[in-house]
Amino acid sequence: MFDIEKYIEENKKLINDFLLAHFNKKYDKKLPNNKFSLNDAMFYTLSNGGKRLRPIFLIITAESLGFTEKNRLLPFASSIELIHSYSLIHDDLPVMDNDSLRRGKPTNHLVFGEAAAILAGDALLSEAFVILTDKQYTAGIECGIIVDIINELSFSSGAGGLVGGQFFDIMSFKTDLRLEEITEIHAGKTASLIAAACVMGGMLAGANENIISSLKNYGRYIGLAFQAIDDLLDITGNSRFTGKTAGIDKNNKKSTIASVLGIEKTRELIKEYTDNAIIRLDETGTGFPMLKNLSYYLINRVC
Ligand code: GRG
Repeated sequence: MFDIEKYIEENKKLINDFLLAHFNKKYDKKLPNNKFSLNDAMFYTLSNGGKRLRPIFLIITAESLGFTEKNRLLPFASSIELIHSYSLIHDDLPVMDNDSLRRGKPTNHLVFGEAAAILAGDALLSEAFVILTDKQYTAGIECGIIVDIINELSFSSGAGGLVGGQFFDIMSFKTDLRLEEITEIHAGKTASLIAAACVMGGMLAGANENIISSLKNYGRYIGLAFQAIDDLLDITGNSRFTGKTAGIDKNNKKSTIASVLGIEKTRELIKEYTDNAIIRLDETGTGFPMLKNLSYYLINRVC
């Protein structure tokens, strides 16, 4: 039987190995009085115990569709993790969420200073596209597919996705939002990268437009469920479990799904999002049993 926890652990290790090899002292130049390099600041967050969910979404989608050459998938999968890491560094900055704890460790700017943290985030964003266009990683993949992948990732991490969602999140500080408005923010800041991971996996495997569209919708719903879980854990969890400061949303006077709906209704909504996500997989005719497994594994954290 397919063991999702084992699959996650095995792939997490491969992703970590790829990242380690790619960043091996790559940007390690230091002036004589510098205590750390740009590489140190970038790799601190990149290597700091993330679950690697977004890369795993890509790998599992591609493998479900028959593209099983792991070594060729890893660079594409890891490029998304670089963007995720940059977004976490910037999100924790004093001008954004002003958090001091990430994955149970001090946030990037507390270790390296704000300027270095901003630059490390910027550099991670660019490096994602260095990886996606590096011939040592992309050899054998059709150029048209690579262009589509770059388009997907740049759109979903920019104004139409991650940054757009974060923008409205920040701009809504101290504002009571309606559920639809919160959902749109979450679709951008959380679901767009998860959806991009599934779409990129589909593209690499040469999936047709219908399947790509279903994967995008699946990613949106499962991403919304994932964020609602995060909101719930912010209220019910503690720092040891979530790795970040509990109650940070409330402290920052942020409207969240859980603050608007309450705990029980948020749980129901998470189930509803997950059911909708699963329907998108069923409509492909492929079923995607491994992706379904991953979906249930994620929501079982709280439901
Ligand atoms: C600064 C452009 C910019 C965007 C920031 C992603 C984001 C937008 C903020 C991060 C904060 C947050 C609560 C995002 C919601 C998504 C989420 C639950 C992120 C944490 O993702 P995990 O659980 O983290 O995959 P790990 O630590 O496992 O990598």
